[in-house]
Amino acid sequence: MVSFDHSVTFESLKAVDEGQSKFSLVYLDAHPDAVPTLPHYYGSVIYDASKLTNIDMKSSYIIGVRAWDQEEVAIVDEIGINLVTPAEIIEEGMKNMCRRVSDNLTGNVYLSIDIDCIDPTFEP
Ligand SMILES: [Mn+2]
Repeated sequence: MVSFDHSVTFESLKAVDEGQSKFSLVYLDAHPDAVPTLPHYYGSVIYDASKLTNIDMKSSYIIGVRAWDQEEVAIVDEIGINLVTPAEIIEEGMKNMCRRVSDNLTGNVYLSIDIDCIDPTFEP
């Protein structure tokens, strides 16, 4: 399925979650999408996903976050999902960050990409 943001991601995650296996979520986005006050909104996907049973948050990542509000940061901390900012990628190096993330993933991975995680210089 192709959509350019995470507006349909929760429904897809919910279907995958109905399987028996634990899985990691790798979520590329400029935003944490952890708004707790408006369920089933494209800005609340991570918060909604935290209510599912088979996503292993300790081995899951939101990568590329460059815009957030404090409420979302608190939710991300509470959920326990890992967050990687572009500044951290620059500091650590892309190759090292990719190795660190892939070493921590479960055998099953759901990858979701919001186009806004791309530098706006290249994807305005
Ligand atoms: Mn986004």
